[in-house]
Amino acid sequence: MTKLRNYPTKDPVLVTCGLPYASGQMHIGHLRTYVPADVFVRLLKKLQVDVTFVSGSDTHGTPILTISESLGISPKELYTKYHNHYLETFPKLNINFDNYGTTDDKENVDRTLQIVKEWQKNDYIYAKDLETPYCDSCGRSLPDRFVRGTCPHCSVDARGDECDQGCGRYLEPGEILNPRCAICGSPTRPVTRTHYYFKLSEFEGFLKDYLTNVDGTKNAKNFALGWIKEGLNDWCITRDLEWGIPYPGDEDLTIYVWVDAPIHYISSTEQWAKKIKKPKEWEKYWKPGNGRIVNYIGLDIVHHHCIFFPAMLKASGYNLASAIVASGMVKIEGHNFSRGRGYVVWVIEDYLDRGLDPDYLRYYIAAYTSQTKDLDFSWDTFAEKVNNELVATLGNFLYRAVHFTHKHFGEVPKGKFDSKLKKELETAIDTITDAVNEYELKKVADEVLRIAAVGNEYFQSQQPWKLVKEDKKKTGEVLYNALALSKALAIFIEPFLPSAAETIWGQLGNDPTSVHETLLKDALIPPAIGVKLSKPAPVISKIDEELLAELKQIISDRVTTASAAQSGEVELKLAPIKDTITFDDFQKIDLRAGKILKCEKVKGKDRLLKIEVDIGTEKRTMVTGLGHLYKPEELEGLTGLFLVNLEPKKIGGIESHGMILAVERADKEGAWVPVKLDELPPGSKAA
Ligand code: B3M
Ligand code: ZN
Repeated sequence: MTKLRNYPTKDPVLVTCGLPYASGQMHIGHLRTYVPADVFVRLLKKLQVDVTFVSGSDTHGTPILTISESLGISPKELYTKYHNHYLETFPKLNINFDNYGTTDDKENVDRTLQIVKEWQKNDYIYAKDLETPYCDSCGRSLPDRFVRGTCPHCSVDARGDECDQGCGRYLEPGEILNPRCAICGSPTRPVTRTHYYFKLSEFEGFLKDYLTNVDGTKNAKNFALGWIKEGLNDWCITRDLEWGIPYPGDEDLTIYVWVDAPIHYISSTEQWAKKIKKPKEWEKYWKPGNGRIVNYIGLDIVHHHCIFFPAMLKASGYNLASAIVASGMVKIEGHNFSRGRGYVVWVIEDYLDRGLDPDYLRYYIAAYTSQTKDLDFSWDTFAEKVNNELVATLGNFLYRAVHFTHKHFGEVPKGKFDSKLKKELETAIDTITDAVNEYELKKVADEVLRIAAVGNEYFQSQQPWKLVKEDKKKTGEVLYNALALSKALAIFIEPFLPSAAETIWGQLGNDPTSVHETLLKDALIPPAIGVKLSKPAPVISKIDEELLAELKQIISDRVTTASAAQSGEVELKLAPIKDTITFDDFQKIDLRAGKILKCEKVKGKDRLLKIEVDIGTEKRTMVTGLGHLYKPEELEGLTGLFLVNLEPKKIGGIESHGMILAVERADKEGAWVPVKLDELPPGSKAA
């Protein structure tokens, strides 16, 4: 029975990759998506599919602005620097996009405006007043990453746009609880302004059908189907921010970065079409028809690609992705990836600048584990995989086969293709094609290594080094088959190891770069008899012990430095001192010692505690936001410092009159400690 497969296909396929924010150096975490996507594209080409591969730099929104501000440069300066860095670095890893633009390019601005206007026309947008946090001390509105607070879903400290340390949910503007300014740490006050909403809730039924049928990895669609079950809210698509694409009709607002970022998949395809001088060619993917789109993304951006983006496309009449492939995240030496804690491997500094071959990293990333699982990167495993899998199995066979033939024949000797070996290659092509259909590259790599092992066994069992002394003709026949396997392996490894494939392809007497144009099925055609072989050399070399030790040391030093910084031994990142106030201003403040008589949780609010405080002159009720840090019994009996002439305010439904003073530890963000006064009688006055 023939299998129902999506690939190979006569339909053209567009592969897209999530756009990196152009705000920092490329690290191994980025490659978790780009390497598999590039390998997948090369495999599709080997299945004779017409494929186009696009991505670009994400240049808008608060992820860019918070960093450019902290560096004191313009957002454009920031993104230009890192966009160029990405443009230069991808090819060094043999990741070859057909187009790599930026979200700030004219094509993307135009396409975004066209799409938003289409939604306005189709009545998918409405205006609504929204309360968002404002920081008086910074003098501005605080969208997305400019604000931190408590996640309304899981109560963990979160970023304004995403619960980055807890449940991972996408957060709408105004949703975060207890907001504080992410830049200066000040509390915020709400301001009201008209914003624009996309009617996402109208797409629930459509999204459910779409996701049930979409191809790709299960992780992506299952998460998204779960969110739909909980019900979808409408989506605020504007921000009170000066950086971004102005919103048509209310130009003081900008369009939310997650609108124009995925639209770049379309405009990047348009840029490619212009480049190949067929300006309408992009339509074969994005206008309804038989073109297919495969989105490669990281697990952290499933919401945006499985909920927002399909609804966005549907609302403006564009073609939808036929597959969404979500990769697991990257761990470094067993720890969650974290720049701040030193668990990071930089692509240039730690890898390419040390002379390491990009092929090895590609192989590790694509072949280490299932696409959907977390990928644990460790230098020991890296060396093990290179030395044991690539060198000992694959490299060993290729070198023996070509070297021995070159030495005794100098060309492809006469022979007949062994039917058992041919069968092995047919099985391999079948298995590889299945794995491509499952988006599981590890299965492809395992099959390639199996063929290398078959080669080693064949060579070992035929013992050509003995045979050559007795029967040269028979030796030639054995080597003919060994070269047939070598040719097949060169084709099979090309998607993972494009440089090594070129080398072995050249040694077999071909134009090295033509290996990129070979098809999987070419692996069944043995090399032509009489073709001269080039001088062989090992195609893969071992990682030596000394280098390995150095690489491990780099990470361990980085982790030590980072943890020293966090524990205060090295310079701490302290909030800047605020503007000077007058003595008169100071005198307005009434600070008193107060004793907490009673403390209890505020129902339904994890962060809030209600306290009964003796301030000497009277007993006061106050509400503090320390509930996630202290149990009620830990605060009961404590004498601390209180601001007693602060205007009363309702917090968590309770009128709070006064405020306990606490200090945020400079070494641990979000850890607050009350200012304690131990022995003082309540009412004692600070001055
Ligand atoms: N720029 C990067 C991220 O959140 C973000 C992806 C955009 S894809 C359209 O991982
Ligand atoms: Zn959460």
